[in-house]
Amino acid sequence: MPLFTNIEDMRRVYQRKTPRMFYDYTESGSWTEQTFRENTSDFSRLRLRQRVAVDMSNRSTATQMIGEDVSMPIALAPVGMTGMQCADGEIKAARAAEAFGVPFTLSTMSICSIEDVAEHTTKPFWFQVYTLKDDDFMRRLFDRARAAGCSAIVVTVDLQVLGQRHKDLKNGLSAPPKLTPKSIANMATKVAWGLGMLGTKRRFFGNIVGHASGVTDPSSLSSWTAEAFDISLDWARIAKFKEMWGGKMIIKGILDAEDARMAAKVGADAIIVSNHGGRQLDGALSSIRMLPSILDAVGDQVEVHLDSGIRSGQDVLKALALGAKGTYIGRAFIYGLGAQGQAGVTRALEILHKELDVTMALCGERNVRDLGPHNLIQPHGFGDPQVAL
Ligand code: HOC
Repeated sequence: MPLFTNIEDMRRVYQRKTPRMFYDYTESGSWTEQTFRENTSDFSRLRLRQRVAVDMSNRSTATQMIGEDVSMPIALAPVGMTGMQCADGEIKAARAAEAFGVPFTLSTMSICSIEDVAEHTTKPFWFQVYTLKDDDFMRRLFDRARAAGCSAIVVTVDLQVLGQRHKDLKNGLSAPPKLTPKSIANMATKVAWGLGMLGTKRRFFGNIVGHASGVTDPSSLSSWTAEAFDISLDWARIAKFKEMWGGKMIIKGILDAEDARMAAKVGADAIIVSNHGGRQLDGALSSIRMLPSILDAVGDQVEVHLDSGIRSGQDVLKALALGAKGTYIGRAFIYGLGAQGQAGVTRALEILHKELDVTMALCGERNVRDLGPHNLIQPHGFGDPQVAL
């Protein structure tokens, strides 16, 4: 068993064990990948303020996200095709999150269905939806999520059109993946991954196949995905989703103060400052750099969360110190899942928790709720999108 002491250790093992097309799907951004890279590198521009001689006993990372108790403010982000990284990946990740006391978000584009995950977990999870054209299908997704006991929906608003990821195109990665002799040969070398896939009982793309109109089997998915996204989306439609769902709604994919104001206006319970992990608008600023201006605009009206770029507990601490009430990890848990299945997701959460807890102590903080700008040394202009750093 390898000793994983940080998230990067897991990424290396994940890369070795996973078919190339699924590893590349995780590890890519759109076009030049500038935004993808800056999502992580911008965290290192923020520096932490060390404090000493403060009583550091009885520390706590526990808090709340959208009114739900969490053992630390780190949720698992919705990640499409998680079940291709490891057989039954969504169920394994959800179980690890549940045991750790953090939220799990199931993607509509998951392999395991809402019902599969509900059957193997005992606590409510969150369900992510895209802004799809077909109202009847959206309504059915909400009904299924309600029946499964989901406690919030996460509406992804930054995917009306799909950003181009060169590696995915070259690898034939789409929904469903297009297999070529080369990709099949590569998969054949990933023995543990392949045995897991052969053993799974799940129906692939279980939220869509057999439920969306005209999608009777995975092969009919590609024509569906080409047509399904609502290119003419507006805020009135997003408000309608809240009404159709009737419960808590988190809007994901906000990267602009004006959009944040609109999201608050349509009744979001929280927004996620996110550029889709650098997978959509290449050239956009990183999430962490956009966070301060968005908090200035709506921080008193709606709970503000952040995703894109988090790879350590120090990153989490920086986002919270700037004012975010919660954070999300996508790639960081996928590395663990691909490296070691459910145990790997648990290990990723343990690593992040320890990093957050020890870094809090070194900053002179006992309680995660007390973090603030006083914990940071920020370069001039960090939170101003107009300033080039
Ligand atoms: C073919 C459509 O959120 C991602 C996902 C997008 C899934 C849509 C795929 O890969 O970022």
